[in-house]
Amino acid sequence: MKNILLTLSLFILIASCKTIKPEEVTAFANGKAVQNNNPIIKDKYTGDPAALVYKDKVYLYAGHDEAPNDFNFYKMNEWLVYSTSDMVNWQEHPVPLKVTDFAWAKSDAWAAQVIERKGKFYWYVTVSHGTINGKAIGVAVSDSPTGPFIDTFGKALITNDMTTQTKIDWDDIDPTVFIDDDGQAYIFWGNTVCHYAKLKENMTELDGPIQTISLPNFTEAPWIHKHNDWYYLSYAYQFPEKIAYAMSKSINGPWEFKGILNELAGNSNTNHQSIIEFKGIPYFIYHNGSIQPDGGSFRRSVCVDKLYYNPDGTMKRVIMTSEGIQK
Ligand code: FUB
Repeated sequence: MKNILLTLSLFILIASCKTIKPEEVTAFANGKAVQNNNPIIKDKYTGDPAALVYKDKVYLYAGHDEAPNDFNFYKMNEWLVYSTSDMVNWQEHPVPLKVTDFAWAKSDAWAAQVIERKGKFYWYVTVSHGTINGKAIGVAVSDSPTGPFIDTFGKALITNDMTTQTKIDWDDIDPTVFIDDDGQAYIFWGNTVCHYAKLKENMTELDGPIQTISLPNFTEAPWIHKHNDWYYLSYAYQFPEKIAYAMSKSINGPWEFKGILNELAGNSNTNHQSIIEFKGIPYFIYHNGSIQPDGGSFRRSVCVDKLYYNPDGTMKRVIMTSEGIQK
């Protein structure tokens, strides 16, 4: 009896010491065994996803969370790029862009987005400016979605002194760029205040005044997309962040608030969404802090789940899952 108890205690001790890595876990969904495909990148911490659909692939651009587990703020020096043809298998490409590629910037590879125009790829990034106080937005250009990307403009597109609505110096972050059906490009960005402006045909200069949009509890992370004849402005709402959205029939508004799209992301105070449609299926891409034991607000992980529209164009609340997208 003594021996049985000893063996049992030893077994419990060994079992409780095993670290379960996400890729080893099989989930059950609707009674079926499935692989846990979320987060989609498990060997590095990634945040602020921005996806681009180009030809027959999706390119995922993300910031690299490099903070050690005893460091409670962002440590981000570079951006990463992955690609997929099926939303399940993701291929990593060599690091395409770093803060040091912007000679005028000093740190902080924060949220960014790549868009394509006439065969060129424009990567709009958030960084800390080296000589003008605060965050700034720059743009790097490439002939390929995987780089190399070059800061051909050689200076910031937007700096903190160009916006005066807030006293904070991190209100010029999180660019999202959208080209309307008539060819006019727009950039939206902001923290606590949502700004937007037209971009010139060259995509590297503003074309006209900076305007603001009033949105309930706007925190940051605006993302513009279009579905049928509706424009959608989704954004991080409150803090810790949920994702909310507004809809409009025009890129210039008025924007009608439609409520919460995604609830708090597990173990992360930010949520940062990207919305795309690929091969006819809408996807919601976001980050959480789910990789154990060290994942969290500064060691985040990109996840993908399906997005569904209602017949009136509104979006259904996202259901975040462990299984993510299955083949
Ligand atoms: O990754 C740094 C910052 O955290 C981003 O710029 C915000 O959107 C938030 O996700």
